[in-house]
Parts: sequence; C-alpha cells; structure tokens
Amino acid sequence: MRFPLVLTLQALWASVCQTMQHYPAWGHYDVCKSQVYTDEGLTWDYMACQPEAMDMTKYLKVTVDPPNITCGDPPETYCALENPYMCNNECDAENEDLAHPPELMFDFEGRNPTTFWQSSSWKKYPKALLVNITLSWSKTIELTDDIVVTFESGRPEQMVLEKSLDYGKTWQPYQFYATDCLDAFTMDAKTVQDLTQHTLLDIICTEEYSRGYVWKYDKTVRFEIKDRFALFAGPRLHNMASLYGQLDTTKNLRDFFTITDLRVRLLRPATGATMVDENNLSRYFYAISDIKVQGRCKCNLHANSCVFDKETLNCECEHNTTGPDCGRCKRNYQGRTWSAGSYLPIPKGTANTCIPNSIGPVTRVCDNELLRCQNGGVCLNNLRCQCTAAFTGLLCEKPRCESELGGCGGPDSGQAALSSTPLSTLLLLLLGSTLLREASYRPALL
Ligand SMILES: [Ca+2]
Repeated sequence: MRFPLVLTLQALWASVCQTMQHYPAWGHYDVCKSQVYTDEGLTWDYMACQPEAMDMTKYLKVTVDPPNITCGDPPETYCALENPYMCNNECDAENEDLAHPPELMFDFEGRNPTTFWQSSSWKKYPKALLVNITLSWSKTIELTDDIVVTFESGRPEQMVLEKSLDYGKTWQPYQFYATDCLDAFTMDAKTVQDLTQHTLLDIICTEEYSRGYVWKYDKTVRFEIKDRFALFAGPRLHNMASLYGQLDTTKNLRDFFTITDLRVRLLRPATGATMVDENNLSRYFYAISDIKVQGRCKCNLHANSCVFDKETLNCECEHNTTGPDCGRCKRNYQGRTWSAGSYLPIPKGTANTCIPNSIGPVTRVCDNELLRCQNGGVCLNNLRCQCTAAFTGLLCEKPRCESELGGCGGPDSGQAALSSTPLSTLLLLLLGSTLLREASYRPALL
C-alpha cells in the first residue's frame, strides 16, 4: 500500500517543482535540482544555483585597530563639532549607558537615539588620528548591494575603503574618499557616474561623501555596487541577464564584487573648517552608528543555501561538490575536473556537477557525453558498452589481456603472441639470448 503512495507523492513533488520553475527572464538560480520525467523514468535535472542575498553584518567579526582607540577608557567628554561650547557627549567604557563599543555599528537601528561606536578624540593632533575597522567573514562572499557606512559625527575628511580576498593577508583599495582628492591622495575627484563598462574596475577617489559643513543631514558614505551593476544591467537593473552573462565570462568582474574581509581606514576626522581648533581637540573624533553590507555566500553556483554554524558560514553544497565554497568535488566524485556552475545559458544556467569516479551498479552505464565507451566501444541503449576484441571493462577501459592468465606480458597474452610467430621464434633462436631479452622487454617499453 505504501508504494503507490510514495509514487503519488513523487509525482506531486515533480509537478510542484515544475510549477515553481516560472523563472523571470533572467532566472533566479534558487533551485539546484529538480526531478523530471524522461523516457527513462524519473531522473534529476541539475541547475546552477546560488543562495539568497542577505544582511551579511550578522555573520562578521569586527576588529578595531589600534585596540585602545575606542572611547571611554579613561572616560572622556566630547564637544559638538559645530558648537565648541556644547560639550555633553560623554563616553565611559565602564558604564553601559555611556559606552560606545564596536558592536553598536551592527545592532538593529531604528530606535531613537541611535547607538554608535566612537573613537577617542584627536588629542595627539597634529599626529594623524588613524583607525582601521576590519570586518571579517572567514568566508568568500559576493556583494549584492551598496556598502553604506552611517556616521554619527561628521563624515571623515579622508578615508579609504579596502577589501581582501584572502582572509586579510593582502588588501586592495575599493574607493578613496576625501574633501580634496588631489590633496589627500593625488587623485582626480570622480564619481561613480563617471565610470563606464570599460572602466568599471577602476578605483576612484570621490569627494561626494566627505563635505564637512552639511554633515548634520548627510551622514552616509557609500560604496556604490548597484550603480556599477547598472552599467551592464541598465538603470533599474532590468537586464540582469546581461550582468550575469558578463559575470560568467569575466573573472576580474566577478572577483571585483567578491570579498572575504572589508576594511574602513579612517585617516582624518571631520573638522568642519580649514583650521583645526587646537584649543578644543575634543570636537574631533569618529563615530559610526551603522554599517550595511548586503551579499551572498559564494558557493560557485553549487548551493542555494548557506548556513551559519559554529561561528562560520558554509555553503550547503549540491551537485556532488564539497568545501566551504563548494570549491571541489566530493570524495569518489572526481570523475572529471571540478568546475564552477555557470549562469549561462539563461535562465537555468549549467550545473557542471561532479560525477562518480567509477561506475557502480547504476542503470545508466554509458552515454555519448560523460560516460563514453572507450577504445572504440559502442554504447548500447545506455546499458552497456560493446567493446572491440582487445578490450573489456564497463567502459572498455581495460586491455583484455590484463584479465587473462599471465597478464599482458605473459606467454598467453595477445602481446606475447605477436612475438611468438614461427618466424620470429626462428630468428630469436638464431640470434641468441641477448636479442631474446630485448624482444621480451619491448612490450613493456611500449
Ligand atoms: Ca547602531
């Protein structure tokens, strides 16, 4: 009784899968496999797949450097940048209500007043006030939306956003920010709107997010991912197919949006004026209320989910792949070289699954694509290879002599038989033992 029920459920599942496959024109890549009916019965159809984009700040580790740069140890009172007589901003690391630890850059925002991390003030002016804020995921992730840093104080006059692709070993700049790009970094000021498809990977310096005087209303510093996507996908990202096509064929472009770590290097705080007020340095500091990083786990198009377990993100690999990024074939599934899935052809892409090492007791023994009969064998109904006389094995991969008494080098083997014709025997007898030894070595040399 249970058997028909299982069949019915399977049929139902297959039809649900088929109904769910109403992809938009560019594909969602949210399904890794589905069961389909073919002439040979129910089989799996594999597709390229990737996890949903999510709020990546829930999974990061934050480090602030130098370690003692966070305010409150010892307690300090700060003055407002725009009003040196308004000094009611107190920071005390020992008092929960007055402490500003790094975690407050990633807590739920939306309450009033905002919560924020704050540095100690620029007491050592004119020595630069340098702070690095490093966000580490211990996992490769792909950015899907703008990185947005919201400042509680004035936005810095100089900062650099950097990325790492090797877990913090090496760093590359993503974008430079300054009130005066030429002065700070000897770079011409640009905006993301100046970029084209050809210059998308250029690293620019922008003055758009650093102007001091209007800071009260303009608190964010952005790294514009979506504007960069739009160079291929159109202004409202309506042509994602074009973007995915480019990502598929251009490794540099894919790597550009891929990170393991981010680093915000704060180089000079807001001063609000051309001159720094040396008599009241407690007006100058950094304070950040929120950092947004939206992205997805990089799973090489072999997983549609990514789980956070024991403080690490891991792809839940399909397609017989394994590893944190599904970057290799599972044991016993190394029948061909691993490769990433592909977004193409749109909408379902290509799964590039890993295949078994050797062919076990499966119904499908051979085909014309991956499991080809070797050494001239012919595949019969996908069930067996019809081998030529000299070969045997499931895929005709073994010389027949190997399975015969004495092996390929023995007197009964086909190769030995070649040198045992009456003529050669006569010649060998005549030419003596030296040549005999050479002749018997020859098959091994071939
Ligand atoms: Ca906050």
